[in-house]
Amino acid sequence: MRDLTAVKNALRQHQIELPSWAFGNSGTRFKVFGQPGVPRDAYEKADDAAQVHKYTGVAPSMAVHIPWDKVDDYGALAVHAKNNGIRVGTVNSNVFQDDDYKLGSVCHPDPKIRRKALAHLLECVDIMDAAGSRDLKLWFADGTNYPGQDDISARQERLAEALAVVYERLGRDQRMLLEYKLFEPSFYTTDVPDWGTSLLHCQALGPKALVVVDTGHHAPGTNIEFIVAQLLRVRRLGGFDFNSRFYADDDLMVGAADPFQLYRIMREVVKADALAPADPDPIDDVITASSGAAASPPLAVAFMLDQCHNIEPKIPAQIRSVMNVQEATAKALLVDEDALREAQLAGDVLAANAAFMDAYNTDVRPLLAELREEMGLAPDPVRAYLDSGYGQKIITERTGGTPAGWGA
Ligand code: RM4
Ligand code: MN
Repeated sequence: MRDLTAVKNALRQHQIELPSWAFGNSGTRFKVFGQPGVPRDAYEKADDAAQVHKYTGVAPSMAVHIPWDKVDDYGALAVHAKNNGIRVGTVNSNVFQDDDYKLGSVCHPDPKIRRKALAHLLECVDIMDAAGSRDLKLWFADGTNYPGQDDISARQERLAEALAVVYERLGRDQRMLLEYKLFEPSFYTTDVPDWGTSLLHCQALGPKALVVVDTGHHAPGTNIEFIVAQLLRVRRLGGFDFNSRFYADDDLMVGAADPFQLYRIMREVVKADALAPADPDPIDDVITASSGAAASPPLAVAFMLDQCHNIEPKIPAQIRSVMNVQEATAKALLVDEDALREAQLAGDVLAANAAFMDAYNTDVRPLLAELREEMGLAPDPVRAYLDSGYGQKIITERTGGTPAGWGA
């Protein structure tokens, strides 16, 4: 059993980023069920995100999605976030909600459309500059529905060309996170369908291009922790989009569908010593990297949530999600490393598996409650939030205007 103080210190350092879009209305293509008190703009989303940080103490940043979070002055948004104790995190581009993108964005056969998409990606880097954010996260809905619809490899060339321009535009401390997704909205080919494709593009670009693993973007049964281990090994894991799924890209609360998978993923992260907060200055990571890895790309994993709360109240759902990640992480930290290593080296399959499972089966809730109290927080963040009256306050105050949603 590991030293509990060390475990608690590691958990204190482990930060989780919240998605602005989790606070807006969302639904499926069948129906969006609006909720009262939903934010009307990015400022109010930041207010809600700040609540999650207030009660968990480990969620000090909010990712934004452009144009959903478009504001006149991103510097002012950053100041507003700061005044509420958080910061603007990853900037997500959106080249999937414009009529022009029916056949793709940066992979579109028409160079005019490609130029338009590229201009948006570059605008996102301008926003990063203004808001002081480190990461640009790219997800492309690009793909085809029918064999023969477009040339698979020509589309890869178009993608590579656009990515190279964006990569060149990044500032010294900025990074590009390239997300993959197996299918949807395209059903025959997707231009970035898997971690291999993403990694190949990242490797061609340079050390500031990294793969992001959205846990909902794989075929059922995929061994995600294996992918995570591979990406950590080559120092190309830029971050996670955490959520959980039963069938496809369900975007449910992380740890809800398969907490054991989340634990297995966090085990790989813990083993790679990659829990520490994403450093706003990755160059420092290179310099301070132990193991003489100064020439390797910086290893700063962004632990982001990418979820929608279609039927449950959004702020407590985000709090719950942060807690789920913490619980999996605490278990991953609690593995008896000596016993595990010994069993592995002795080829003792059952003892190794037992060491792995013992940690998973530990009830870490008391440990986390204790940690929160040490951090000056309430032991039960959901309860504390519900008792605070904030939920009622926003219902009363946020009248008029248009509740935020997925409309561009
Ligand atoms: C996509 C992808 C992106 C997220 C959008 C909302 O499926 O996961 O990360 O920005 O959804
Ligand atoms: Mn995602």
